[in-house]
Amino acid sequence: MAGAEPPQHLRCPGETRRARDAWKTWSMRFVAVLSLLVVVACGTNGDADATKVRRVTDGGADDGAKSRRPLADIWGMPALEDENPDPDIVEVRLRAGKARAVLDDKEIDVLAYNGTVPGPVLRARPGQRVIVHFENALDEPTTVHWHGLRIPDTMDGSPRIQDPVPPGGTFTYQFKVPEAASFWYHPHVSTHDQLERGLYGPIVIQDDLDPIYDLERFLVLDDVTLDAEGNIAPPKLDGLDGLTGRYGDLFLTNGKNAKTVKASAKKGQVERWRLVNTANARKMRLRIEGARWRLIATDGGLLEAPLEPKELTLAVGGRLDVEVSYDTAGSVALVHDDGKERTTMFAVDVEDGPDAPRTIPWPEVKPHVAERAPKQEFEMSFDFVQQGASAQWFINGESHWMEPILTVPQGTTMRMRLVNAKGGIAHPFHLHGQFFRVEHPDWPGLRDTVQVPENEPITIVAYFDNPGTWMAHCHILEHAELGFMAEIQVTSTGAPPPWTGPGGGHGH
Ligand SMILES: [Cu+2]
Repeated sequence: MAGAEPPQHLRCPGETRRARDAWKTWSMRFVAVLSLLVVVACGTNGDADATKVRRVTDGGADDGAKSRRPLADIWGMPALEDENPDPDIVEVRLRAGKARAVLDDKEIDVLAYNGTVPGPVLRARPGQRVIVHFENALDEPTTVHWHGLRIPDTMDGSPRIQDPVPPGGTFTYQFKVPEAASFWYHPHVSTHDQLERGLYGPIVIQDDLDPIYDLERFLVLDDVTLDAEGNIAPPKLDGLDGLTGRYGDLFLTNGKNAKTVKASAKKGQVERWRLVNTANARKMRLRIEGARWRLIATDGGLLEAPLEPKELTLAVGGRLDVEVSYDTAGSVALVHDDGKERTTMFAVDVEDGPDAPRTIPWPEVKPHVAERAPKQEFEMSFDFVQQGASAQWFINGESHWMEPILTVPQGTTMRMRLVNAKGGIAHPFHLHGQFFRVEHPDWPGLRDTVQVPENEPITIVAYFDNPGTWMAHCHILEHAELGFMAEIQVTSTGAPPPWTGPGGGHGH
């Protein structure tokens, strides 16, 4: 792929001026927020929040064309360190291995990227080339899948395309970042086991269009099943786990017991929370209590206009970003409430202060994929059979499709009817390498994952713009393991995908 792309500085004739304009806008905003940052930094009693507010030193102003807004620090999370001084390259090291983690004051065995659960956040900008020197220190093969990123299929971590990295082996993932949004990374080999045991990490792609917040948090929501020793229970594909997927008995936020994950903030603060559901099977039904909030982004990036839903449905694998404004002092909670149980996933203690939250002006957002009318239709129906203690899952009558269920030329816009008529279980359907829109008011914005309810077909309009061979599967990890897995081939027309060609690549 490297050979097909012109050097970054030749890519867009308008880039220099645009970047300079962006810098000017940023400079003005910077002055405007500086006083606020001082308030925030001084007002949080020196806890982790205060030091993580915003790094204002990198980026530099020496050359207008190169100056960019600094990447936002993500609250409480280590970031993968960019070892390459070239501003167009982000070069990092990622190692999957066994580790020990502290859960409720007890050390347990986990699998971890760079020793932490979740793994460190990968931060980059659209148009940058990301190079990940990956090392497999597990005693089993693995790959890394960059969930949601529209990158070449050879870098997507699909074990059907990339030979899994053997124990002790290495692989260099390289791709150009297409667009800004919240994504995440995880293995795609024995996923129901490796991911459950701790292999997952957040990705933040930020561009100059992203509104500036006082603080950004990435809340990685999970549930796990523990065994008698307090370790993550071994994987199971039979019994209830094979049927419904594994529902954990302990909720985690950012790798900790969710009930213990707390932060402090100050009245008047406005934050961006990026939410991802990394559970094996559990759909999260979320709302925020005690603060004003709105939905600002989905899997595929910023919404054209923020929305104010009463609650959020976060499918396994999906991301939703919310803006949270602290109007009053007191307790704020992110709550998962599915009607049967209610769990606090994250809590903020908001101190009193003199300021009211500022209004975040909404930028003019051009979606990463413009709406297009579908010209073709395709139906995928989901089914299962019980086999003794286990279950097998099917898409259109076949388990583990080994040849493409569908082959379309690049640029195809297709309405896909997803039918789930049997089994009493909703499925988070995930399409690799592409975005789609859901023809349902509860699912605004661009998506790569949608919850397909039972007995109520849902239609999506998929934009097959990224050539390659792509997995399409249920993100209930046990279902995928038990056959709920197909492949869609997008044949190249020879044209580069719109976000990588000359004049493209900015994602807007
Ligand atoms: Cu499923």
